[in-house]
Amino acid sequence: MARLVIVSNRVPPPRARGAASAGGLAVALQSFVAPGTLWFGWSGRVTERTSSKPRMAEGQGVTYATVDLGAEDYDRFYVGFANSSLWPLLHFRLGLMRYRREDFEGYLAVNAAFAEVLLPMLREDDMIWVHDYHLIPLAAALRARGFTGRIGFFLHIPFVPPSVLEALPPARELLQALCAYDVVGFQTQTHLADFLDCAHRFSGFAVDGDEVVTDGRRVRAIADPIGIDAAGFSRIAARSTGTAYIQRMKDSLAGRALAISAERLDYSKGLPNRFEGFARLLDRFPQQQRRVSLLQIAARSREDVEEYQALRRELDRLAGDINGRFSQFDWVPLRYMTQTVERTKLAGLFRIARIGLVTPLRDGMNLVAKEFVAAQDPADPGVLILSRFAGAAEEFDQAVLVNPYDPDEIAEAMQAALEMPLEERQARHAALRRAVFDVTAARYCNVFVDALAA
Ligand code: GDG
Repeated sequence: MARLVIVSNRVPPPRARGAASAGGLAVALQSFVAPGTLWFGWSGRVTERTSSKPRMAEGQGVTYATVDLGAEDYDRFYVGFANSSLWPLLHFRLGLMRYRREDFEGYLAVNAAFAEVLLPMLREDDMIWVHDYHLIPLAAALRARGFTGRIGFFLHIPFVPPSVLEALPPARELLQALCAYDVVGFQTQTHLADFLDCAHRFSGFAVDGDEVVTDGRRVRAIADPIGIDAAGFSRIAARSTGTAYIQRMKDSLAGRALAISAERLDYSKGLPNRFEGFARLLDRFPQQQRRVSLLQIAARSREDVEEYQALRRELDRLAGDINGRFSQFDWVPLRYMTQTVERTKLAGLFRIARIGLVTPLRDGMNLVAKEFVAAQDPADPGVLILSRFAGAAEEFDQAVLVNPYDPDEIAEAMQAALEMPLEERQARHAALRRAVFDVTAARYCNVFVDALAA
């Protein structure tokens, strides 16, 4: 069997396996990596210059190799091109996209530096699985240095149609870089179709069905939706409800319904629209005042990127407005926190919630939606309110689907969820639960690795 090499921008430190982590990728892969795997990427540390040698660590048979980023590389590659150009672009937010040519050069340079460090660790028959938008040029960089084995790429975030991608000055280079892989994976059929359209338009290569035909090679494009360890999450959620932490939460609710949202504090997640929607609920359906509280966990993220600082200020203001306007001396409608919560506690909070409010403006998949479903008690399940623009919506037609741009629709969905009869909640949840137990993290990994091995 060929060895699997995973490459991702961030590599979870071995000791933190299973601990709090507010990122979807690490959560999905950690349960899958088998002994013998090599996992390579950025350490998360910023130093004077990017390391030319990896730092090695071992944990449960997995070898972790990481490099630090130099301050200038961090600025251009990570803060710049990856998170100020690609992230907004691929979430359809052209108005937030910043592009500087030196950032793109930094992005290519870091990918080349990663290839330099990785190459000496590789064996000829390794299978390399590269993750996410930070590392699109890595295959081309490895090929240029002589690696001839299989390399696959999975994009965790959405892909966009040609009319959006064309706004990115190096659109053509990016598409060609994707064509240096053997397999390119996307979360949904929609992202896959958009990629094929873009390949047709920008790469200069022919597209044949789900394959791009480059000089002498074929790039296979697949849709492979990511999932969670549904059974495991369901178990920790059920166990967590017996803890003192969850009891304290219940005591503080005093019989009121809990609506919950949890994610990284990110403008793709639609938090201002959601706050606005919650305010509309309290305004238009005043009978719900005192009967429901929204717990918003918004784990701070990418704090060096300006747009994230602006979003945080906006949310602070909106949260203050809502609570100032609707609070009563013994009831606060919105509980807003920017710290992370431990995973087991989060699972317990999901389980006791009456509503899971997941309303991103765009999302590759959205694992919180899947976790919320897995956490529910099938006998008395909460209701998932889900954005139509999350990848998860393609699998979840039994959620209450909303257009997150319309606060009235969010308010009406919350009202419907709060009044929904038990039988309807059970029926919807049963269908969602089947979907979550069907498309798991293990299945996601197996489908990708099988395609890569083929
Ligand atoms: C990207 C794509 C795609 C969140 N807050 C806390 C916490 N979390 C955990 C959640 C979940 C994970 O982080 C977030 O995953 P998502 O999928 O929802 O979102 P992104 O981080 O944007 O992930 C996304 C994903 O990659 C995988 O492909 O689904 O579309 O954007 O597991 O539970 N965990 C803890 N405390 C928190 O406060 N412990």
